[in-house]
Amino acid sequence: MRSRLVLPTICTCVLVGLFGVRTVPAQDDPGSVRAWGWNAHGQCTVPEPNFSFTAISGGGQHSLGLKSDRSVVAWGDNASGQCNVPAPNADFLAISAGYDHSMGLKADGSIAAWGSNTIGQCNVPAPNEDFVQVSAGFSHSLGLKADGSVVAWGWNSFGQCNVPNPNADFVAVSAGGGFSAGLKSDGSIVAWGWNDLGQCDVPEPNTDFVALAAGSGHTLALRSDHSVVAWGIGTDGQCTVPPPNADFVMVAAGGSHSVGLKADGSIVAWGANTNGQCNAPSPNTGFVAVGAGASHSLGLLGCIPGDLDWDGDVDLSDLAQLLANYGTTAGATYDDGDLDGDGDVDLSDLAELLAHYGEGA
Ligand SMILES: [Ca+2]
Ligand SMILES: [Ca+2]
Ligand SMILES: [Ca+2]
Ligand SMILES: [Ca+2]
Repeated sequence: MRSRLVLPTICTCVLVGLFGVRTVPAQDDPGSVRAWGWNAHGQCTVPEPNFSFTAISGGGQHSLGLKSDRSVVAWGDNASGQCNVPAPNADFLAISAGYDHSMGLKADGSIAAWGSNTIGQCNVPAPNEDFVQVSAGFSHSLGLKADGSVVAWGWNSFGQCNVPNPNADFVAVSAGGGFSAGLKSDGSIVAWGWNDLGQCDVPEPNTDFVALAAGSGHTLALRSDHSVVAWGIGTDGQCTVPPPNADFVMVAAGGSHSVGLKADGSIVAWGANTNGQCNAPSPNTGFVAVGAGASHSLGLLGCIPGDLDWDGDVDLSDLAQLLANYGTTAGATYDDGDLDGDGDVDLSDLAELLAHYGEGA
């Protein structure tokens, strides 16, 4: 989730003059997930209803999706229970899929972890509180605390859980194969753990980074100028960003491939394509988030901010839905009108809806 840089305003309404037919590609299925690549375990078979998703994450052979009601949907390989979301399946704010374990950040700042726990990757260290981001790696886990420190647990054979000092000022973390990477508030990236092929050697200049994503053996990082920097294992072309290296707003790193989201809502993927994981879906438009698993890829189709009933427009019914919940102070979901995700429905949410009023109609 934290690898999002900008919420691209996706306005893909297309008026087709011929026969007066009006098509609205992105809003056909607002909040639906597209998945492609390796599907031997059903990791690309998104469960119905494929609707109202707000975030996605690709794991080894499974996938996670966060719904607007803050529940988690999991599909694909479940051999280690990585798709068995623990009860209560509610109040999730963020998700991250590891190789065969899964993690979710709860609204109370705690982390839920489930699936393979062979090396303690699901044992969240106490106190399990004050977390603001989660990232699941191959068999280790990272949690970012509100104070900017990082907690790491699970597989530590390569020191991927030994957060370098000073353990402070982190604003985002990403767990890779046998290594970890963190973005600092000054725009630099720190990486630690397995470095046999340079996956921890952040290229110079190590500055101006705004987001990062660690894969099995490579890392992608987004600069403030919307270009992507890639390093580590590149034998499958996963570090060779296709030109033009510009306009990226989000990146996701998979096993041996990379997925990037452009500001225009299109997806670019590069690297290993043995299972078609780099064949971006068609139509390639309207996406607001990307995910990458070991050999599969995910794309999330957006909706207009304020489209509370997910029908592709922002109109009176959406406004009425927000006003019915106006004044809620905690526990509100997107569907209730909590557009900024802070749990309440107040003036800022109303203002955002009104700013988009009439779009899609
Ligand atoms: Ca609507
Ligand atoms: Ca409507
Ligand atoms: Ca709110
Ligand atoms: Ca608020």
